[in-house]
Amino acid sequence: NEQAYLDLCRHILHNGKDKGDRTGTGTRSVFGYQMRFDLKEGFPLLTTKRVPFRLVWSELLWFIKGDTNIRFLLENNNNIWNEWAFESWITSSKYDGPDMSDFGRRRLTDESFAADYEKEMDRFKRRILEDDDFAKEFGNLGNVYGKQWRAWRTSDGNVIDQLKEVIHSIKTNPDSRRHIVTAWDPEDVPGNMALPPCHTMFQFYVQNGELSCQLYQRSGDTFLGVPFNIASYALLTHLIANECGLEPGEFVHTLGDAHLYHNHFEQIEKQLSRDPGPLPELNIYAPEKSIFDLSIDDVGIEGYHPHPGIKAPVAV
Ligand code: THF
Repeated sequence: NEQAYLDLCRHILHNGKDKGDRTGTGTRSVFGYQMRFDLKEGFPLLTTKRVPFRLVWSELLWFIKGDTNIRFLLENNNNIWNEWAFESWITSSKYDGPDMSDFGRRRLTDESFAADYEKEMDRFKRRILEDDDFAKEFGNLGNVYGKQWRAWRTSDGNVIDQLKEVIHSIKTNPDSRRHIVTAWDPEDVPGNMALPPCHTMFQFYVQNGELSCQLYQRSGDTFLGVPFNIASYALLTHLIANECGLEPGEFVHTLGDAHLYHNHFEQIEKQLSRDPGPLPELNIYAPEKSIFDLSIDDVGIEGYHPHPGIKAPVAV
């Protein structure tokens, strides 16, 4: 199970081609790859490094609630989307601090800049948490996942709740080949979102009482993002299966540009030198609750004994 991920990492290292990218970091990449995770064999949270499940779950809950403002994430001590909101703050005319342009790269090489950046980021986070108007203006990431899943805008001015509709279609017409949720809106991509969606679309499949899910991910940061993405969609599959009275089947993860950033090579080598252990189990503590009423404490994992986490800088 976890082996599928480790194989992908080795495949990119050995067969990938070096390629430039938007963030200027440099990557090694392959195009087109597929992994399968049988959810009956355990919950696919990597054991060769600690993946913070709490962050995976609070991010997914944020999507499910249709929220696009990082305030909810910050309230849950989840900092994984901060940089993209911070970017809109420091490039706005209201920004009143020191020059933060190109912070993603400068914080890696310039120590005194990194200290200023930390200070500005802390100030930003505090304002998002304490100042409602500020949060409304600068905490919102635009039409990212939560918006597209729960309130897709139609040309006649209505909205479509894709998540509700896909659950309804799984329940009422399980054999359908149209159980699809899409996050990629070509109208929004050029400027209405902090970052065009990496998880472009997903599809469900019902067979023999089991619910499977396949994700098409256009771009995968294989060291930092992909372990999160696997756990996130595995969790979503469990939650929707529970909602529909089905057992979880497989999660099929299809990637477009699957890459390792050059500044993650050392970390991935370290991870590949470790042996995977048994996978943990997912527990839904409130199985009778609707997916739309869940709160943070209703889901957890048990039996998770991973190797230690491995730090790496995220490319912005
Ligand atoms: N941009 C890039 N370059 N990579 C991504 O994975 C990514 N995402 C989201 C949006 N843009 C992206 C953000 N998701 C971490 C994990 C997921 C992220 C962003 C960052 C991360 O740094 N994880 C650390 C732990 C962080 C912590 O403890 O706060 C880790 O070690 O796993 C892909 O969805």
